[in-house]
Amino acid sequence: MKRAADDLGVLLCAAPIGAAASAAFDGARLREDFPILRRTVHGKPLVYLDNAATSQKPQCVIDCEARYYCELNANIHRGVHSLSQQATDAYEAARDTVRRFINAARREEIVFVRGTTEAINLVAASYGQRLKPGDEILITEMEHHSNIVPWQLLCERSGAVLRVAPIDEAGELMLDGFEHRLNARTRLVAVTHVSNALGTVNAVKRIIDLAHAKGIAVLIDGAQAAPHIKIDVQTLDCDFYAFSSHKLYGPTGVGVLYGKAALLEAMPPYQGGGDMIRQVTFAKTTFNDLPYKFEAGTPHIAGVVGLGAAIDYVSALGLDAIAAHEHELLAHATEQARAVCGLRLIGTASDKSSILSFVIDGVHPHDVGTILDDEGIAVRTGHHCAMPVMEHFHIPATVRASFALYNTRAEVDALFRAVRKAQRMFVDGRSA
Ligand code: 7TS
Repeated sequence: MKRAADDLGVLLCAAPIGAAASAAFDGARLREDFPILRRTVHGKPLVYLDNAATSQKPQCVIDCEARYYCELNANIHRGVHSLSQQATDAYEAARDTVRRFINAARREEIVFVRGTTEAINLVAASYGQRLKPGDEILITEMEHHSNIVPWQLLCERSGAVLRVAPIDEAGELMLDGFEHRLNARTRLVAVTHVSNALGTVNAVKRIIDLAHAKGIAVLIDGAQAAPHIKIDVQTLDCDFYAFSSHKLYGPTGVGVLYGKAALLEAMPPYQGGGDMIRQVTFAKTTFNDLPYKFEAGTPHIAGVVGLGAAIDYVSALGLDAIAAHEHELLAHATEQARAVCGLRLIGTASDKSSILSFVIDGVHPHDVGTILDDEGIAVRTGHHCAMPVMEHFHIPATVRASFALYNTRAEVDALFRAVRKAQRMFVDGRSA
């Protein structure tokens, strides 16, 4: 008997989700769900504060992927044999999970890709084919390179022009400047929901409404939002929304492009190959229905199934509870940062997600990162693939601590003990 997709999801992901099932949010207890947090680095307990780069994975996600390979592994959408059908059911069940997670109207609007980067490249390559010389694409000064370079490449191909809306000294988008740049030539707006370098949460609903008032389509880069903010693509009314599994406690190499069905329907395929076709002859090929038209070749099946498990895990906790915990950590960290003499916060927007970027007078961010690593503390240092943001603040790099559901106040305290140690070593010339 053919197993229903939902049963299969349960079969694959039936692992107890540990503390996630408990009612009260307890960041310290949730740590037990994440095996990597038990390890040490340089003999010290790992303090993982590089979650904006990638998050750690709960045991249920790891188990779900392993169980997929142990029990179901087969190629999807192509076999009459049971394994292929069950693998297909598990893969398609994950699509339903994603649909519910972002409240898309239809499952056909969920396209699995490799990550946010590929999602944006897909839109640039496919939707972008309608752009003509002189058309404009509007982005902001705070974009990740993934939401800059694909548009630059498209501009080179099409003769379109890339325009950039400015940010202010707090790292907030200047909405007047944004609105001012929307005009009759603008064909697409592409904006990040949350800045990975600053933590700024953009007023995306307002941005979308402004663009739609002029009939302009909007893509939202949700890479840094999906793990922290409840997303409802129907309420937002965005045309495209992109995010990555690996920042959402899921596997690497998987991501999601949401697109409104009517837009996706009208777009040409991104890549050609197996599974995306209906019929192939040497004379003419016709393409598959949505979303398969955009999923050429064998996808990362286990990764997609693992993403489904990650979303189940996050949903059991509730994004509101996760966000409240992370905001508390951010507030605590911001207070500690303000107490460090010579430390400058980069990104002081009134609405911020759980990212704290800073520089310290007289100490290069990479040196801070090295001292922190000696203490077992993982942060990212550098330009965070947002070089124009660094240029705006006239700095080469920042130290960035980014928080997730499993981080604790004690870890924030450890971070600032180590920051002060770095300052003593490099500024005062004292060792520890
Ligand atoms: N957009 C934003 C806002 C991002 O933060 C990132 C990754 C991407 C797009 C690209 O996502 P990917 O999964 O396709 O690589 N940001 C980071 C970061 O801040 N540190 O490492 C990767």
